[in-house]
Amino acid sequence: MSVVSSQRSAVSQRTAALSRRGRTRLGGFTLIETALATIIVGVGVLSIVSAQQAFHSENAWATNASIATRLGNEIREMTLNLPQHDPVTGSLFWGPEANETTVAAYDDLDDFDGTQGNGLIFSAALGNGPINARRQVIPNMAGWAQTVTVHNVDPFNITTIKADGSTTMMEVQVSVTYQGPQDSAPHEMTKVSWIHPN
Ligand SMILES: [Ca+2]
Ligand SMILES: [Ca+2]
Repeated sequence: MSVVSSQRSAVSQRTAALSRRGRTRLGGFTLIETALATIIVGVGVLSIVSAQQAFHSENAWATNASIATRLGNEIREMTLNLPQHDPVTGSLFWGPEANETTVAAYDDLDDFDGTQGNGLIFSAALGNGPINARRQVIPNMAGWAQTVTVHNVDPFNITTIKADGSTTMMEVQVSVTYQGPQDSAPHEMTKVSWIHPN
């Protein structure tokens, strides 16, 4: 074998060895890259799903908060122009008068504290609510309830509640609650109160 031929053979062997090594390395990197890509894509997808869930949750809460505000304001609008008490009995009789058996007949503010003087509940569960300012049951409001209470307050300190019929200033409170299909108990979504102007 000539010297040139021998050198060519050695170069050829080296090239073949490098080529084999290169192929092996290329295959290994490809596998690692694939695994990394899978992890990166997986983490990305999980992040997107998590973000979507958070968005939907916040969106649902915002929608419910808006509904609750509306339900509170419906009661406010309904009672705003009512006199405090029945024109005949005045503050001596608290609650709906004998002939006022439904909310449609309530014509003074103390009627809305109920026959027991501890408030009224208008709810989908009871089938009598929630109601709008025209005293109509709002349909398709499963889980929602308006709890209305009426009481007298001290005219010189409106945060102090007084006995029913004992002062000239009245406050109305509406607590709006919602119980979703997955909730074990109702949540208070909003609570509104106002001093009655009449
Ligand atoms: Ca009445
Ligand atoms: Ca009354």
